Parts: sequence; structure tokens; C-alpha cells
Amino acid sequence: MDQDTLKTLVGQAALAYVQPHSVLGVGTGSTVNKFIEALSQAGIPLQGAVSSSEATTRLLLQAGIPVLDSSAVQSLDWYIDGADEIDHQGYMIKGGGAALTREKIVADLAKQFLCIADASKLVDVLGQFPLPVEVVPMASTTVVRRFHALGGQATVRLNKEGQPLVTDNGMHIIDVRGLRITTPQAMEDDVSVWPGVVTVGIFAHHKASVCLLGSPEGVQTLR
Ligand code: ABF
Repeated sequence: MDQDTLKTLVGQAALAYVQPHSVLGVGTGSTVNKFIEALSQAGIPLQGAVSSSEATTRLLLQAGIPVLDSSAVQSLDWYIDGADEIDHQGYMIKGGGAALTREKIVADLAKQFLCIADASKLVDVLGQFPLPVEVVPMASTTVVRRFHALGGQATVRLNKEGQPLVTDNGMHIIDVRGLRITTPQAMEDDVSVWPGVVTVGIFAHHKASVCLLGSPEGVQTLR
């Protein structure tokens, strides 16, 4: 089974966690796109969804799902999103899709986080995937230097035109290679307070409650 098929598998499996007439938090990325497709085909009636990116908003609206502002909801039962890496404790690296800030904002509204991913995302130790960090542009160089001091190789993410990628929030992304993140909570705490850091792509305080992993053997549920 190719990765696309595995993403479709978990996107469909996530429907089991969708309560009719509920409000969902919806993440960003190709796996989430498969979930939105499955949601649309299943025709489950929803009060609405709180979106984590302009890209997801467009897909939700195309699927006929009302998009609610995060300020319009007290809390959500589920936040459903993908990940770039997830370990056995449910800690994740996210942000490959440059939506990490709004993803963390919406995840914070939810009682539970359902991660949907293909099995290649499961790792023993986070860090093989370059850690995304959303920063205020003027702080880019300082943050790069601080990661170099930690032994990481940090670079500003560029778009197709070779210019710094600008996020939905008007910020830049730094990707950090060469880290071995053995204490995700501590690192999330440490980096989050560096001046100019908007969001670090470690989801430890907002770790997955449940993870559906698609593999050729089927969908594995990690709790
Ligand atoms: C999103 O899920 C991002 O944080 C992360 O980059 C993405 C994983 O992408 P995909 O589902 O396309 O593999 O939440």
C-alpha cells in the first residue's frame, strides 16, 4: 500500500470519532485532507469546524462544512490533525505544513487530540524530521544562532521563489536539523520563551490522546 492509500485509510478511520452535530477542530496537511474528503462523503452533519489554516478553511467550505472562528467556541471535544513525527508517548513534531501556530491554538481548545498518520511517522525519538519553529522575521538570525549553539543546523524555510516562506500569520519558519529531542516537554518550554519565537513545532503539552496509524496491516490505534 502506498502512503496515499494509508492516509486515506486513517482519514476514513477518524470518522468513528466524529459525533454528529458536534464542532470539530481540524488540522492541516495531506492526511487531514483525506479526513475532510471522508467527512464530506460520509455526510455526517456537523455544527461546524474550527480550522487551523487558510488551506483547511478552503477545503472545509468546499465540503459544505461551516467554519467557525476559534473565539466562537468554548471548547471542542476533538482536534483532528496529522503530524510529521509522533513518538510512543504521543509527543509530536508538527509544522511541516507551516500551520503549527494555529494548529496549537485550536488543539488547545480541544479536550482530546486525535492524530492521524501513516505508520512512517512513528519514531522512538523525535528529531529526525527537521523541527519547525515559527518566528518573527527580525528574530530569525538570533534563533538560528541559538539552535546552532544547541548543535542543530537551522535554516529559514524558503518558498518556491527562493524567498523566506511567509505563514498565514505573516511570520517566517526556521527548520532545525540534527536534533535528538529526548525531553520534548522541556525543549518545548525552553524554546517557547526565546524572544521572537511564536511557536515551536513540538507538541508535548498538546500531545495526542489517541493516534490512528495506517499500515499495510490496517489501522493501529495508539493511546
Ligand atoms: C500537520 O500535519 C502539520 O503539522 C504536519 O506538517 C502535517 C503532516 O503532514 P501530512 O499529513 O501531509 O503528512 O498538522
